[in-house]
Amino acid sequence: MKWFRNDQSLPPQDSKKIPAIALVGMPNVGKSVLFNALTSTYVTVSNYPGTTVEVSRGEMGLNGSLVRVIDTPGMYSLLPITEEEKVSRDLLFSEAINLVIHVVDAKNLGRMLPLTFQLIETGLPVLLAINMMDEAKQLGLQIKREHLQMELGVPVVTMAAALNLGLTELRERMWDYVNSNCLSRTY
Ligand SMILES: Nc1nc2c(ncn2[C@@H]2O[C@H](COP(=O)(O)OP(=O)(O)O)[C@@H](O)[C@H]2O)c(=O)[nH]1
Ligand SMILES: [Mg+2]
Repeated sequence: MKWFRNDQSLPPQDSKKIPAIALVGMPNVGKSVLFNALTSTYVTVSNYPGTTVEVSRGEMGLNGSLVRVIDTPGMYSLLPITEEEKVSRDLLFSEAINLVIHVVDAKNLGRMLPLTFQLIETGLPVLLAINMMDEAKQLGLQIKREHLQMELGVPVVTMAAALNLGLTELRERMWDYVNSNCLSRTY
């Protein structure tokens, strides 16, 4: 287990009451880059119980509130085939996850949206984070964000996590959840 800590400490809180946000999505969409950009205070990497699959957990401050962030192993579907997918699914259903951020690659949106629908069907609050917008723009792809948001009925944010673009808006949308009953009703 690795421990990192920097000097940005937030006031202590009962860990059970700290809202938890899970980053989920297919491999190589930028979940870990986003996780590292969001969590600066405190990160642990450990094997999910009974497996050799690593899960990173960190904390971030959001307008003065502490929020837990979990970087889940890549998954294609909620019907798991690989051990990684099984861990991600188990994690979503066995832990008190208050918000699922589905991270997708803007270049392959069509291939990734079926998982968005599956996640929405779980009843968990979902936020769609469309990453790699820099590469999508270079390819001339445009994302109809408002349209997607209306069709899906969940917030949609566009970003380029590796370039630190769009993260301010993502944090604002996350705050909407932390600040609303969505997060506080589950415990
Ligand atoms: N161009 C570009 N590359 C990105 C972006 N976000 C992540 N990447 C790159 O995509 C690759 C996969 O990222 P990673 O966070 O490991 O994906 P994960 O498997 O979902 O955790 C890495 O090489 C990242 O540097 C982005 O917004 N734009
Ligand atoms: Mg990763």
